[in-house]
Amino acid sequence: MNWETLLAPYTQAVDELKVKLKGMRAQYEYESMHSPIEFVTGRVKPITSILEKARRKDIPYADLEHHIQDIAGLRVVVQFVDDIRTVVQMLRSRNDFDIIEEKDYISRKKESGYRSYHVIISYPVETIHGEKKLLAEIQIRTLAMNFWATNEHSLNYKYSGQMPSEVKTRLKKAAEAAFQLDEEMSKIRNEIQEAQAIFRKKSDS
Ligand code: 0O2
Repeated sequence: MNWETLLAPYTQAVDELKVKLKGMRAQYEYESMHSPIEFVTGRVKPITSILEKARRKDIPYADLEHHIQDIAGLRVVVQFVDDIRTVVQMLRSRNDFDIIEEKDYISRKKESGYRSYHVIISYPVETIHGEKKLLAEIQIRTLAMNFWATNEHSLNYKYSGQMPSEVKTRLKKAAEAAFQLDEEMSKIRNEIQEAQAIFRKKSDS
């Protein structure tokens, strides 16, 4: 398999989607409004991770692109839980890609404690051989959910998926604390946003 050829359109998709999603944030800023988007990141899944997932899920090489939905991965991080819905609605209203599937791990968190909202899209990339539609995964989560998921991901990597049960228990407690943090911040959302609007005005003048 020629990985460079296979992954090139995914790199292009990630680059384009990063510009588009960051553009949404910039538009809010131009209009001096609170942006539901805090920051956007993106990556093409490393080859070792693709191979590991293919092995774990028993996916034949010829079918990698159909079954691994997150070769192109984007992450939209927001301040408040309600902002997730706003971002998902904005994604649903766009006409530059089709939504294939939505996975709501917020209403129903994963066994690990993981919370996030995933939108799987079919994204058209223009290549020199014509249009190629490929799958990309957009993960939308709060800063608190992101903090938890990043740390859990590092620990999973460290323990190669064989995490000691006391670490698992601590992570579950931390997930509950992150959930509580999101709840409390939502309750004082208006006050936080008023304070941020004052900062914005000050830095504009
Ligand atoms: P990486 O290193 O982020 O690329 P799965 O069978 O759960 O691996 P599936 O069914 O294809 O994946 O899709 P799902 O559940 O939507 O998960 C895809 C991605 O969501 C994962 O990619 C992670 O980025 C994130 N994710 C899902 N569950 C967890 C979790 O329990 N903890 C953390 N930290 N992230 C999670 P990869 O390929 O696992 O990893």
